[in-house]
Formats: sequence, structure tokens, C-alpha cells
Amino acid sequence: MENSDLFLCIDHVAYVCPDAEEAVKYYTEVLGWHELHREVNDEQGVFEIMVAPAAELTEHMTQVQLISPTREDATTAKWLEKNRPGLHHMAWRVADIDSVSATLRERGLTLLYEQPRIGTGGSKINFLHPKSGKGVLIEVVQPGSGH
Ligand code: V0V
Ligand code: CO
Repeated sequence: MENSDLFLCIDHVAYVCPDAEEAVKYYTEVLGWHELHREVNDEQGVFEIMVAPAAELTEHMTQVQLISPTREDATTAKWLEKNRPGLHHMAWRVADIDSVSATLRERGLTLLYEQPRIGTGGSKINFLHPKSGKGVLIEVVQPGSGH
């Protein structure tokens, strides 16, 4: 793929904490942000709430994903044992995750999953390992219809 076709925008930045329900109160009641979506993702072991600075998403608006682990063996639970609540990953939106994944692999980068998994709103997600992301966990996300 050409570089200009790879990434559309920063889809979301994820904040991980023990209680996403408590964090969303801060975003909505103190900052005046809007809750747009919430769901439990059993495979990832997360409860997540998407918030945005506007009630309606515009085309390339970035959301904040408030996450808390739903079980002790979730990757985010392990992360919270080692870190304070804070920024956990950033997600780059793509139009075609299979083509982008192939290109990233050609360029020597390590993706965590061989095949994309299901993320927020039926999206398809994969992750660049922090060692391939200059110390940052990077999600690649192709939005689903519910996004
Ligand atoms: C770990 N490391 C991180 C990190 N987590 N670096 C930056 N940001 C993070 N969030 C570093 C850690 O400091 C170590 O560095 C190294 O990676 C190995 O860490 P570890 O504690 O031994 O952890 P692992 O290897 O067991 O797990 C790390 C990975 C894991 C990245 C493999 O977190 C994972 O599988 N993540 C992908 C799934 C995920 O995060 N799901 C939750 C979000 P040193 O010490 O070796 O230098 S779900 C989501 O976003 C959804 C559903 C959505 O958006 O739709
Ligand atoms: Co995410």
C-alpha cells in the first residue's frame, strides 16, 4: 500500500482504570463530554465506554475509550498491577485492516493477532506490539457498521 492510503486518523485514545463508570462521570459531568457508546467485550475482558467532545461524531473525530478490566486475567488487569490508571493505547483508524496488516508485516512490524479480532461496535482490531510501536501499544481498527 502507498503511505498515504494506510491510516485515516486517530480513532481513539484509551484510558485504563479500575472503574470506567466512575471515569465517565468525570468526562460527562466535569468536562461536558458526551457518552456515545458502551459495551462489554468478553474476549478482551473489558468494559468500555466511548466518549467524545461532541454528541455527534464527525468524520475523523477522535474519541476517548474509557476501559476497566472485567476479569483478573485480562491484559488490562495485568497492566493495572504494574501501572497507575492512565493512557494505555492509541488506535489508528484504517479502511481495510487486512491490507494494512499485510503492509505493516512487510515492513517488519509485529502484529499481536494473526487474524483481526472483534472490537468496539463490531469493528475489526489488531495491535502493534509496543516493541514495534516505539514503546506505545498501537491498535489498528477498521470500524464496523455500529461505529
Ligand atoms: C505492556 N507494555 C506496554 C503496554 N503493555 N507498553 C506500552 N503500553 C502498554 N499498554 C510493555 C511492558 O512495559 C513490557 O515492556 C512489555 O510490553 C511486555 O509487557 P507485559 O507486562 O509482560 O505484558 P504482556 O506481554 O503479557 O502483554 C502486553 C501485550 C498485551 C501488549 C501483549 O497487553 C496485549 O495483548 N494487548 C492487546 C489487547 C489489549 O490491550 N486489549 C485491551 C484493550 P518491557 O518491560 O519488556 O520493556 S481492548 C480494545 O481497545 C478494544 C476492544 C477496542 O478498542 O475495540
Ligand atoms: Co481500543
